[in-house]
Amino acid sequence: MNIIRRRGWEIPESQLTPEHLAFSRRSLLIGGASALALAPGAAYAQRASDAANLPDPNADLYPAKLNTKYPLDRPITDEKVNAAYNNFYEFNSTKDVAEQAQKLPIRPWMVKIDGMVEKPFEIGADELIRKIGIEERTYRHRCVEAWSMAIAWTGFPLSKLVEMAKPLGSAKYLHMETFNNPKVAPGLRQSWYPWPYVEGLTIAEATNDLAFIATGAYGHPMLKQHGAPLRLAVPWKYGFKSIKSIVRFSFVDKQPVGMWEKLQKTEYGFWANVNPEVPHPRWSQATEEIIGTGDRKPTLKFNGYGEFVADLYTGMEKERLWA
Ligand SMILES: Nc1nc2c(c(=O)[nH]1)N[C@H]1C(S)=C(S)[C@@H](COP(=O)(O)O)O[C@H]1N2
Ligand SMILES: [Mo]
Repeated sequence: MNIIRRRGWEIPESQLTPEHLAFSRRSLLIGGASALALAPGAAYAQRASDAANLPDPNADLYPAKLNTKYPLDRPITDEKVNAAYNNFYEFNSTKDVAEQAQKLPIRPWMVKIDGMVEKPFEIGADELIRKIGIEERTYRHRCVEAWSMAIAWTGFPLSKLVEMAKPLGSAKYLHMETFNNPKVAPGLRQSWYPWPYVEGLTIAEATNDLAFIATGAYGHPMLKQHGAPLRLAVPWKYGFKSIKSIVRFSFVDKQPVGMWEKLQKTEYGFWANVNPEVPHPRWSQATEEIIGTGDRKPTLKFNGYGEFVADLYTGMEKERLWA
């Protein structure tokens, strides 16, 4: 496949307008003299080098109000632990990616919404977040590698984005895609991975209230290693479904094939719902290591979220729901 796609940071000025306006309006309020001194053209010229460090125009939205519908059964993982133990294969395949991930320019960040929708469009992540608004939620996170954490995310229900996209009746799935710029993320030069990272959900899953787009964590905008500026959190599924640093949401009628499924479909499937009774081909899923504690806990079916999501799968017993 050799489709030329523009990345968020390679978009012509004309398409950047809403994002740029949101930024400059705010920098006039908070940035003071330097913003006033730069003519708009000069601001654009500067952007290439400063892109990684532009201030977040939505910083005032944090910390957001906690939604108490999803209480935890365990303490929240210490932020320092969480920020230093990450999976982000675009950077490297160890858990030590935090430093490399800082090279990812996240502002401006354009998101494409396309496929089977009334009218495809692009929107800046900052504008999208401001438009929809954010709340805090505490979620468990269970990686397929049998470890887990608990996180206080900030963000918005994915259902709000689906609503904004106005999908056609023919759309059955939501396909999501991560940035793919090997200049900033060296893992993307490892050609044995079928980049870009992609993942998918059914529309019913995507509009379930638990499916969340995280924009922040621990009461502030999200650190880059967690997948800033927009990252999925689907806590009833194994962690690889929770795709990071999303640049595109496409509505489609064919079941998406995720990057891990493309690579190793005997081990990673589309549904990937957490189930302690169904082992991974190479290890048990019965228990999980709680990162940062030295403890192991029994793993819960649907990672403990069955009351919210089990209904999505009734009558689907023949599907490979658990890996
Ligand atoms: N784009 C992208 N998204 C990704 C991954 C990745 O490598 N690249 N790793 C996945 C896996 S396997 C897990 S467990 C979680 C890890 O999220 P965290 O680092 O914020 O804990 O991100 C998921 N999303
Ligand atoms: Mo994972």
